[in-house]
Amino acid sequence: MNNKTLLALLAVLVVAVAYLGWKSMSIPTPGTSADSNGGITLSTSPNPLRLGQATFMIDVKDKSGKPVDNATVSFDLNMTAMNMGTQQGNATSQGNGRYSAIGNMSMRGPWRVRTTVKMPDGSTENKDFTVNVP
Ligand SMILES: [Cu+2]
Repeated sequence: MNNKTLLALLAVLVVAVAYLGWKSMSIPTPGTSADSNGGITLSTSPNPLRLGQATFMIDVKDKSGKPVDNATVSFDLNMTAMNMGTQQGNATSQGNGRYSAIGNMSMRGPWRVRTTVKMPDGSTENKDFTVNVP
């Protein structure tokens, strides 16, 4: 094997490693948020959503990644592109930093879930999610 072949092999290897690294980057699944340490994340049941009743699970963590149980979590739900009438209320604490809320997905398409979290220290955090009913 001469130097040129070795160089070509090395180049192929570098490209392959770069490609694999890019492929393995986490891509958020529909209905979830990519945050892992701290903040507000959302998941849905069913996932993917379908027409009818849906449960939204809102997970609240502090900056160090610890679940926050004594927060007040409210949500409102509407479609992103049209006003279907806002569904809103407080989410119910399930323990371990999880709060759940029920919504009625009355139409296919993109919906916005707006969460407002009053932390035990008095601060408020907002986060919007877009979920899709396929
Ligand atoms: Cu609609």
